[in-house]
Amino acid sequence: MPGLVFILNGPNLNLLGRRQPEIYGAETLADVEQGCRSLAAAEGLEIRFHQSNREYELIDWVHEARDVAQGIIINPAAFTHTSVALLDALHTFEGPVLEVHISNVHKRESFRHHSYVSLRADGVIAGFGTEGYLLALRRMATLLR
Ligand code: CA2
Repeated sequence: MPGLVFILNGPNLNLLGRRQPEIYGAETLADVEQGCRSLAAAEGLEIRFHQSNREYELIDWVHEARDVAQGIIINPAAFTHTSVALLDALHTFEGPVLEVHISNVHKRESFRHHSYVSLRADGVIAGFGTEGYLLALRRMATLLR
């Protein structure tokens, strides 16, 4: 399927807009998905939008993306800083991978400064709030053109 992008979200992002709005903003993950769907339609892309609190589920979606998707946008949340397994899965994907963080992880605790996923990502966005997803999707449209 041409122009299919997986947008993957890691643990606790289901709480977006419901806790810590000073860090993560007021939009819910459903709002983010809706914004991504509108932009994807305008860019001629199709998206599959997923969130899980389970590491293996994110890995399974990366494996699924290998067969059907051209690009992956991922906010791995806390797995960013811990998961060699997710990095290994992303290394098996051949298309562009863009990493998104809502907050500016470099302005936060030092354990958030290192990202395993960045060793694979073709681009990283951090600190642009939920708008970062739209910026990543725009970049993905350029990369897949
Ligand atoms: O800034 C980001 O997008 C993060 O990936 C978010 C992760 C954090 O572990 C990363 O260091 C940076 C945390 C996601 C938790 O999301 C929540 C959203 C609302 C309320 C509570 C948690």
